[in-house]
Amino acid sequence: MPRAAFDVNEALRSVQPLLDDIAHRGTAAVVEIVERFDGVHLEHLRVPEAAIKAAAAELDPELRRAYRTSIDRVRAAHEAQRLPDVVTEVAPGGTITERYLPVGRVGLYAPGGLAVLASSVIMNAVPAQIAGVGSIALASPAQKTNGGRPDQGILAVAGLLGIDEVYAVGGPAAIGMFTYGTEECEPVDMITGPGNIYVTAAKRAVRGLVGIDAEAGTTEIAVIADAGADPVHVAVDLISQAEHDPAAASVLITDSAALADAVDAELERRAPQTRHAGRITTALAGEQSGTILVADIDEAVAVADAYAAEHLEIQTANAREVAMRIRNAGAIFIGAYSPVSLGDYCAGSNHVLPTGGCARHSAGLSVHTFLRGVHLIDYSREALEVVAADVVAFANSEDLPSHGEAVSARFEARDAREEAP
Ligand code: HSO
Ligand code: ZN
Repeated sequence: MPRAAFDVNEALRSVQPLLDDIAHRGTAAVVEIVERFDGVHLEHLRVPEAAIKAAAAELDPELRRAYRTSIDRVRAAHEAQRLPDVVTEVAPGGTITERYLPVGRVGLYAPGGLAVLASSVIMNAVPAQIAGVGSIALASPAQKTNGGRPDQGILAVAGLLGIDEVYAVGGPAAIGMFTYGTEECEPVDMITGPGNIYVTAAKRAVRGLVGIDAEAGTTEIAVIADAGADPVHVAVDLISQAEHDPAAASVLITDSAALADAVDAELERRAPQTRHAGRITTALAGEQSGTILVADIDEAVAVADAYAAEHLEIQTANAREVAMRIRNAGAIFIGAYSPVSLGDYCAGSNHVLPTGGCARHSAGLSVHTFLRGVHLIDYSREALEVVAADVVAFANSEDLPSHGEAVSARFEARDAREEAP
């Protein structure tokens, strides 16, 4: 299955000068870039706290309940990702402590434009908060339609989550502001959050100066279904992720030609009637989407593992058992009543997941993204003495005798030490 083309390095050529400008001129550069690209002139990039609180207070009750459900379940599921410090006694008197420390300050990016996704703020901010990140700033594009402030939904979620540092800055300018800092915004240690190809290019350019989460590519869904699956369930889920992008991938893997035909018929009937029929039909017709007929479910598992989808649904008999055999997927949705769109919002799972086959080596966003494991080494005199000869032998073999000396000198008799030149 081919994947949609995504040339980040090409985008980088237009992005690098913007980043350089921000590094040199700070706020003035950011203000100019926002004016040039978003058509809004801002006196202050930072959104007043009162506006964030007001957005949360003015929320429509139905939407407030939905946001709350999402936040509560994402919090509950991500609490399980906390990592306790682990002390291992490797020898009597010698311990190694694995200590997990949160990143100090994080910048979250929430895109505007085609997809203003308040849910992504929840998926990025909640794990950071649970990890214990002390300082969280949020940036999202200035919207002409909202008086130059970011989208109201994004502000409302920030308010519900207790994030009070929000900037009306979008695109590469936000990445530059977070990386280099400006008069208004302290630089951050790490930037996470999705964005378009220019945001991705900017993140690639500053990686190393700051920590960066995985690169977000185009959304993908793969469904393993057998003859017993409901073709409507399969079709509506394939359509749901195609709604993101004309380059989105919707892949059906099945051992039943009858099911494949029934799903195709449903797709043909439903796709043209959807609100975003244009991009949905384009995505479904694209070479990155399609149906793979396999001999049996074993082969379906092998195909799914080779493809390594961002989202994988299992709509088969014994779905949980099949799911347990999968090695490569960003997230796995089990059975007829666990659709991907549940996971996008309210399942409790995270929706920031590896795309483009990266599920072969990477995991989705989690509390771990914001933690660094640090080793604390603590040996007593006795414990060091026991291992001294091994360190000396090793050091000599690498022709680094001073390394050995750093250990052996500690055990030379004091008078011998005084006689030394
Ligand atoms: N399916 C997207 C996340 C999302 N969907 C947000 C709707 N809103 C990528 O996993
Ligand atoms: Zn989605």
